[in-house]
Amino acid sequence: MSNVIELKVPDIGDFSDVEVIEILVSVGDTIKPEQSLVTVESDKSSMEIPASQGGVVKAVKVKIGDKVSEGTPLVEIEAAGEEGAADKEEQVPQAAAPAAQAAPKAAAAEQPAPQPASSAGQGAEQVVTVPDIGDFKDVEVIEVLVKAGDRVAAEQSLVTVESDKSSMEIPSSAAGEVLEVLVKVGDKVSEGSPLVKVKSDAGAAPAESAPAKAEAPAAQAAAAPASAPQASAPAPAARRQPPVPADAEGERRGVKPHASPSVRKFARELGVDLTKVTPTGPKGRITPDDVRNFVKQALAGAGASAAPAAAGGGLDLLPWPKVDFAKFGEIEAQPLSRIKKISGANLHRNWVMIPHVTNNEDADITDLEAFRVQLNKENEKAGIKVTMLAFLVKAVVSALKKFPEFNASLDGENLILKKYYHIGFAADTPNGLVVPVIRDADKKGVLELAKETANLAKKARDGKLSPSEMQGGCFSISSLGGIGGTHFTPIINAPEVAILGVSRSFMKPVWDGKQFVPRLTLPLSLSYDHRVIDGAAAARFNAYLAGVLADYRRILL
Ligand code: CAO
Repeated sequence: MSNVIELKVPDIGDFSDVEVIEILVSVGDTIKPEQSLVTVESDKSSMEIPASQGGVVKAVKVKIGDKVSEGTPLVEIEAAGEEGAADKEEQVPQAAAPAAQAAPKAAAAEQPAPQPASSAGQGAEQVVTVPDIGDFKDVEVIEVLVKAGDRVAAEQSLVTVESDKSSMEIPSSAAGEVLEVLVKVGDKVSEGSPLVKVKSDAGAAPAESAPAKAEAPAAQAAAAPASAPQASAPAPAARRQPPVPADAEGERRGVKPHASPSVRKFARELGVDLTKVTPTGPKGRITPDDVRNFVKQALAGAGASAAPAAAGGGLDLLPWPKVDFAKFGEIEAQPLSRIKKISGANLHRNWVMIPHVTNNEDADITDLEAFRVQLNKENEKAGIKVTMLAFLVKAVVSALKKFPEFNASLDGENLILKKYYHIGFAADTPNGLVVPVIRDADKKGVLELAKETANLAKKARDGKLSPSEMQGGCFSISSLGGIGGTHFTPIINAPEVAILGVSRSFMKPVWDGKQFVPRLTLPLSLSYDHRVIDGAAAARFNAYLAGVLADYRRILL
């Protein structure tokens, strides 16, 4: 009996013919109900369309650049479990797509007229509010696109709002001069929330002619459950070539930048590859100023790059070899996971931009390991398991206090020294590498750190870490000790300036003056940013760390 189901674009209001800009699943993926399948984008908004049901993806029916509407088949899945939707030929997501209930009431007649702040009529002041665009509530303002004194046209975007699944721009219902902006970035808004006070143009039609864009699916998607991991992280790349966005090259390479539709349009107009722009907005979002600064820098650098490559300006590398592997034997093309694409791009930048040096050290953890084993026996009933990682976090905090330049970030010509101790640790998950962060590790004991690392590692493996749980780190630990290896070169997690790699402990014969004695030894590999940290400081840091691990009482000194 066939169990194959077609998942289609659900009823999400009047929007139709919107472009698929990302495909978030591929054949062979096991997807969960409500996992996002594709991202669609209109000129004003973008949204992710969730699966109504879980299963294994058998076919992807759309490609980047396709236009889709309600009912367009997106993927074919073999449903998980026999019960459920087995034998149904198709299923339009509904239950799992609250978007459907939040269809926008976009007809002009249904839009609330702006509330007059004073008398109506020519040149009247009026307050433009968030129109009725479905069930979406309490969504965050991530950009304010106008300021007092600006002239706005009817339907010009005033603010961009963002939920965990989508972003949209809210247009002005009135034309005129902005007298006052009534929201700021970070505010939460809902239908009816005042946005700006406008002195309307003489004779300008009042706002009912300018409803929120009917094609604004984002508003409905705002109600969708936050099932996708790291929804605010940069989304994955296009797997095929989209029509002609300026950032197509970057998207093909693997990372879709985090930017609102208007910023994307702006970048396209200027021919800017958004993947190359450094974001400064909230949640790593690219702002219009980021695009402008990128263009300025590019123009300033144009002269320099005209100089011969031998002068050392650019990397001047050969193009990546293009090989038809199938010529040499059977192959299978496997798309990179979402996390792999994001972490890969970050790792690449960090490797290329940071002059890394790795200092290797061995720590004698014979006594600490005995203590750890004893501690685990004592705490067996409480269900707390202490691994070496918890001790390492605490020891690293002690080293960071002693060597503050390791608890720092480069900011232009300044070194920002941090007075807090948030420690990240690399977690290996089925989808790739993530780095959850333990906040205020200096204020926590080893048992608490053990509990927290175990919880965060589980969340990481389940794809449930929130973006805030991966932010704010000062220093990272990459522990491969549970797996194996002797030493390795961890890549620094920018903008941090150092990272500790830990390999598997082993018995080392150590000469005690009379004989060789077996000592349990933990290999420590400290990679550091040589722009900030000198080799001698790194050797001191690592030696200090080894000393603390050899005799944990040193932490008290
Ligand atoms: N030497 C020997 N054994 C070690 C060890 C070490 N350095 N570190 C951990 N172990 C042991 C643990 O004690 C545990 O043993 P038991 O199962 O017998 O109790 C076992 O290895 C598994 O530990 P763990 O991995 O479950 O727990 P952890 O706290 O050591 O690590 C985490 C947690 C999340 C860091 C780890 O699971 C992980 O994902 N590591 C991979 C990190 C990674 O991918 N780094 C590379 C990033 S690219 O630079």
